[in-house]
Amino acid sequence: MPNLPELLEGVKARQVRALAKAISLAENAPSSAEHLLAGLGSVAPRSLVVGITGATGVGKSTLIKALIEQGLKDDLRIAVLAVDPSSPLSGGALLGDRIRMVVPETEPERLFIRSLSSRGNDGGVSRGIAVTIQLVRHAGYDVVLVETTGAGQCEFDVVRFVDLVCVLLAEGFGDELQAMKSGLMEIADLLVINKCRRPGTANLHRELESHLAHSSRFERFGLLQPPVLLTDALSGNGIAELWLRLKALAQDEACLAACARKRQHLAHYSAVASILELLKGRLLARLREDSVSVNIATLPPLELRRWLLEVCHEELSRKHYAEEN
Ligand SMILES: Nc1nc2c(ncn2[C@@H]2O[C@H](COP(=O)(O)OP(=O)(O)OP(=O)(O)O)[C@@H](O)[C@H]2O)c(=O)[nH]1
Ligand SMILES: [Mg+2]
Repeated sequence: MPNLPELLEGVKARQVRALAKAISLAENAPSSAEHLLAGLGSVAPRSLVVGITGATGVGKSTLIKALIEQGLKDDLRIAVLAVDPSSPLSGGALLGDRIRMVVPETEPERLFIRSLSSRGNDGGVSRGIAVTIQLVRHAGYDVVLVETTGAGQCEFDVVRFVDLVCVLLAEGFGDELQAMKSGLMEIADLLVINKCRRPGTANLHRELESHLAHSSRFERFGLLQPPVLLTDALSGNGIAELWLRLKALAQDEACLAACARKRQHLAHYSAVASILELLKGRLLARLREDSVSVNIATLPPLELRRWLLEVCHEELSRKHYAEEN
């Protein structure tokens, strides 16, 4: 077991090896993660954490590479965290490797790249990501770019720990309409149509603006409509403007207040989702146990409700009992 205070001193002194070691601890041992977080204290140095999300192949890593070049030019220290939900076996190494491949050698004190797996078997994964982001903030990186793929729970989890979210789209990649319906648009502080030289981009842009104009969700949840930008990450077209917009949004009080409200909503939904998940697991287990004595399919609604309440009550008492003992 490493000496945690010493490790944290190393992180705050911007030692890359200490940072890497602390992240491994946060990922693999949830109890250490809690200690690390407590040891860091609540006041983090100011750094901008941006989540970059979107369908596979839409150009997230290429865009990140372009942003890195932009940031290095401004003499900033940059960290990239690649959260890979799809590779529990590789421990999320794939995304990070792909980013590393596109970025020329730079000293890790100026450019730190790390992969994180969003899956584990201890249930403490999103906690691990949260702690990792805090660690990188404390290690003094000015900008932290977090890459995540797809539109699943992982995005919504990661979004809770970043300052701004940039959702990437491209004509012909992923189901854009689906993304509009699934709420991915509403977690965006900035929408970027990448690969903007593809035919059909203008159509996608129009559809997107129309969806945004007609969506009532922004107003309902007190969120701001995200601006839409066009980029071609490969040639660097539109990147300087994106960079400026990110920096401007990070200073914009109205945007930051809306982001805080968004994080609150997401924390609420996440809590609801985990309660439902817990109940679902217990109900399914009970259904298996009871299937011989109770024929659920033939129970009248009132009886079914009684059965449900009984199960919930028993399960909660059982949990209570386990906690007390
Ligand atoms: N023409 C063009 N190609 C691009 C652009 N952005 C990315 N690409 C290419 O698209 C492919 C996928 O790009 P990536 O950056 O790896 O995409 P990604 O979203 O990170 O993909 P995953 O990490 O697998 O989800 C690569 O071959 C890139 O060179 C762009 O703006 N224009
Ligand atoms: Mg990628």
